[in-house]
Amino acid sequence: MKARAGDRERELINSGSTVLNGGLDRGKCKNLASTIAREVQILLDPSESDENAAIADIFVGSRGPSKRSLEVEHERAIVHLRLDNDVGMVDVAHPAKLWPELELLVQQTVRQVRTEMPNFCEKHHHTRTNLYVNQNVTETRSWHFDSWRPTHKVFVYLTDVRDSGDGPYRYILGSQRKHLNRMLRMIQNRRLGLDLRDAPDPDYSMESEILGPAGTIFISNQAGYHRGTPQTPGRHRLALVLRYEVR
Ligand SMILES: O=C(O)CCC(=O)C(=O)O
Repeated sequence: MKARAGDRERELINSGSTVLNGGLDRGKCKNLASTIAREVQILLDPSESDENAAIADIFVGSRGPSKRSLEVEHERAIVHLRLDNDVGMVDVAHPAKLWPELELLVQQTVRQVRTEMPNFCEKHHHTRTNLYVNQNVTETRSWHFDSWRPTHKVFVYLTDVRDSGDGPYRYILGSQRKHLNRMLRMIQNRRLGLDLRDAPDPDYSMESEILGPAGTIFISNQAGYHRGTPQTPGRHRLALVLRYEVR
């Protein structure tokens, strides 16, 4: 039986993540993803660095972009090749500056979220968009939550994510409500010198993996523990990520 809109809202509150009933056009997402995957390789090619610097701000490794440039409206896209936690992942901020066709997908996604999650949208709004390009990302950041600030992310897979090898998003269902657990974990992490937001040993019995065809839209409360799955070499996954914050 097809879930109703209210079911999605309830699931988000209870479990911390939910897959929307409606998605985007699979063929359009896949076509755009192939173009982007190819062009990202060119953008990161050191032999093309002068030409590339003219069209985007490019960062490699730990010297990443400033927080402010990610948050406010920016004239150019910011392309960051990660070499720390998610080795080889490319995080593009303001991606529609490079690929304007993404703007339509963002608008369709915002509309779908509004249709299926009206109560959520009364309290939260879309603030910025990133594009994650994972190609051969065989090491990813382990379980973590994002911040104490109430934040949700809406993900749209632009490629088919068929099995664990494609690098699906994972979530510990219900962990967004375990405030005490998170606090204790942080105290322990401080003693052990770990990142305060990490959770090396979450409750695996509540683990869920989000698979789906290109165009799948899901929403995640980032106060809960989550991670991307390390990919099987040769696989790629592209995802649009819309951040939603409290109005
Ligand atoms: O790429 C993924 O599947 C995980 C993303 C993630 O951990 C995040 O956006 O905080």
